[in-house]
Amino acid sequence: MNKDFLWGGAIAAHQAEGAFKVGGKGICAADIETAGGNGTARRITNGIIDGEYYPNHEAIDFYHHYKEDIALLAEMGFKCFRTSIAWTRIFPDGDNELPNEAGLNFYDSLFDECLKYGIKPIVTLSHFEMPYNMIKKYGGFRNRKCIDLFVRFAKTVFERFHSKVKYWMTFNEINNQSDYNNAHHLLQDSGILVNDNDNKEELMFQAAHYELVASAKAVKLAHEIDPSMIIGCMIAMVPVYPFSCDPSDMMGQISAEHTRYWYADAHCRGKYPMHITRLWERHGLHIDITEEDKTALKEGCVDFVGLSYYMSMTIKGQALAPEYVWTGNADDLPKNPYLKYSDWGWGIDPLGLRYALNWVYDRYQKPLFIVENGYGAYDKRSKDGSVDDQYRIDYLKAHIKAMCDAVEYEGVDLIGYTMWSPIDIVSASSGEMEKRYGFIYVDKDNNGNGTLERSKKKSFEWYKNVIASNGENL
Ligand code: BGP
Repeated sequence: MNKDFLWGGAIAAHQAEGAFKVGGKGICAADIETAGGNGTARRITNGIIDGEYYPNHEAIDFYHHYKEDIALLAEMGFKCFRTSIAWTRIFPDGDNELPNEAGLNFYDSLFDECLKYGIKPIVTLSHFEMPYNMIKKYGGFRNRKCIDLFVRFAKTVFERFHSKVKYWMTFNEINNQSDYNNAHHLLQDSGILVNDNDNKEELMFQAAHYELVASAKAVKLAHEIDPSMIIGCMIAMVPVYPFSCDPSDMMGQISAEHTRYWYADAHCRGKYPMHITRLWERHGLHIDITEEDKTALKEGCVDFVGLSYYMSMTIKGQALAPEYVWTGNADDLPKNPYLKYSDWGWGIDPLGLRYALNWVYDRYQKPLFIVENGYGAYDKRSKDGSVDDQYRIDYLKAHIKAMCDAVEYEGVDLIGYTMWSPIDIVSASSGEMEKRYGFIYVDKDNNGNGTLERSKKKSFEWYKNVIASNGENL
């Protein structure tokens, strides 16, 4: 790989930091989600209810352990570290007049700690962490007002951290909400609590539009504040395969891609594709889009495309007649007979990463950044404390090989690779601790018991060698 290639790992504030009320932090979307389980959805509660268990409240207490944790990442030779800035540490209610200095100080210290080891911080602005006050008071991104509140948050942190952080992303996995029947995705992506009489399809498109405008305005602003800042979008990249060469499966593939990737089209091209505006007309959806919004979208195209990659999906076309609305729910889809699946049913498909990189690069011709890729598994710790996670090494090895092939053979312009997540953290989808991704084990279980002690798994040394050899020794 290129000598400046950014090897590293990624986490999100709400899944790691804990300290959910420390330093003036306000409550965020993730703070009102209970722990679910493998196959059991997380519940969204009406505020924080006594007696419920909320795994993000303590998470792995990265807030108090970050020095120890960054030292371990440095030991692996990390070139970069992706995290999010918890919106509610900076604006506890989202609409406060002034930012919270204690929150800004925390990120100053965290970024300084990274930079001390030559680790570049990579920051996501909104990673499922909208202030709860904005959710209650304004209805989240169903409300145009949230554009300005987001832009103010972005401006505050751009101005404060531009000399420490060069790479930023606006909204994490903005396209997850294509599955708008899933309340969890609407809450995480858009801070929306669904009411019975909501037209969820319209609501999702409206919220996504406001987010896309907010993102575009943030991109423009960042370039004005400091032209050396590089701002990307972040999409959940799940390549779509036709189940067969039946033309209806092929058409199904395109329909599913349309459902999932129009968000990235808007981020990268500054306008909506025709199939989306046609769909709005056909479904009688009324989306509030002003001329000023259109200009903002055009003026705020992203500099790069950040993407997560965990799996591919397979489509059977028959269900995708023009009238049918696929909501992006992966559970509706057939399994791919060529793939093995993880314990959580995620299809393991390393070559799909090479396919995905080519697909996105061909489409946008912008630099790409793999900002998430990893293997959630049940790890077993031996009596001596060691964890033999060869399956994780196998998964990452095959994916990194596929990534290197896309760069070498197809010339994909790739900035870096931040695996998810170098240290065990709370799962975003299930709220479990025991869906583990890390090279570093954290002693904590699904019920919140454990010492929080950190220890190295077998994969720790392996990744260290990968980085030291710049991807040569896999
Ligand atoms: C992505 C999210 C992350 C992360 C990851 C793994 O969707 O951006 O926040 O959690 O997936 O998913 P999970 O934690 O549900 O296993």
